[in-house]
Amino acid sequence: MGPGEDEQNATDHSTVYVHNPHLEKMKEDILYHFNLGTSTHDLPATFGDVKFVCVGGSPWRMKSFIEYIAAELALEDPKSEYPNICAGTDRYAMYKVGPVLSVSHGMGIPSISIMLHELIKLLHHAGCTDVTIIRIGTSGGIGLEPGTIVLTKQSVDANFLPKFEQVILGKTVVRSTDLDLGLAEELLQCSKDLSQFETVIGNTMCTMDFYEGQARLDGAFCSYSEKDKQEYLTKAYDAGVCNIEMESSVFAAMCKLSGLRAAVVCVTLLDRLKGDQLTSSHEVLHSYQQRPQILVGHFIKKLMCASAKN
Ligand code: R2B
Ligand code: URA
Repeated sequence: MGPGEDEQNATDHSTVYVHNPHLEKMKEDILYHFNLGTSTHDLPATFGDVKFVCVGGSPWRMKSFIEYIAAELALEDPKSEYPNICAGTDRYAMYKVGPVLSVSHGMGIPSISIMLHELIKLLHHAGCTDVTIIRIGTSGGIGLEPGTIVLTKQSVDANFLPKFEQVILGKTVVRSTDLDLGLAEELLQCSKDLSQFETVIGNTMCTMDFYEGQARLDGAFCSYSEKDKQEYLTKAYDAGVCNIEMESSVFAAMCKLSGLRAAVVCVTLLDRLKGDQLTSSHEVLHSYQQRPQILVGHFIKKLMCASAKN
C-alpha cells in the first residue's frame, strides 16, 4: 500500500480521528511543539471538555480571543489571567476557558500543519467529542470592500483547484479541501444577527507565499507586470475566489481527515485589485482583525445557550 492510498475522510464528527497504527504502540506521545505529553500531563482532565477550538496566526491575537470569549460567555471573572498552556516553548501559544481552546499557528502551511498534527492528537488523547474548529484570520480580498468577512466554501490552490498536495515518501498525495458548508451557513446567519459588517461565503485561495505567490508587485523579486497581476487576480475572481491567505488548504484537509467540523473565517484587510501594500492605519487594521473574533464569539455563545436550554 502506498502513501495515502488507504486514506479515508472521517464522516462521523463525534470523535477526533487519528489514522496512524503506530500511535497505539507508543508508550508515550510527546507533543513536542506544545511542550505537552501523555505521560507528563493529564490530557483528558485538562482538555476532555473542549467543544470549540479556534486557531489563528498570532499568539497575541489568540490570547486576546480567549479574554474576549471569557467575558462574552461570562465564564469567569473577566479580570482573570489566562496562562499560556504551552509555556516552556515559544513555538505556539494555547489558552483555554471552559469548553473553548484558542491556539496560535504561525504563518504558512508548514507551521499550521505541525500545529494541527499535535492538536489533533491532543484532542484524540483527551477523548474529546463533537469538536468544532474554526480558523480566524486575515486575508487579501478580491473585489470586496476591506473589512468584509469571507467564510470559506472551498480552499483552492494557485490554479484555483480544491485540493491540497502533500509529498509523503517522495510521492504526491492529493487531499480534499472541502469545509463544512452547514457550519459556514450557520456563521453567515450569526453575521446577519449581529449586522455589524459584511460577510460572504466564497472560495479562498491558499498560497505558499505572501508576495510573488499572491501576485504582489512589491516583493523583493517580481518578474511580471501590473497587467499580468490583474489578469491573474481576475481569473481567480472568475473562479469564485473571494480572498487569499496562507493556511486554509492544509487546515481543511487535516480537519476533514480527522472528522472535525471545520470553518475558515477570514477578514479582508485590503482589495488586491486596488493595491498590494497595507496602507490602512493600525487602528483600522486592528478593528478589522476583531471582526472574526466577534462573529465566532457570537456563534459559540449562541450554541452554548441553545445546548444549555436542551
Ligand atoms: C494571513 O496573513 C498572514 C500573512 O500576513 C498569513 O498567515 C495569512 O494566512
Ligand atoms: N494575509 C495574506 O495572506 N494576504 C493578504 O493580502 C493579507 C493578509
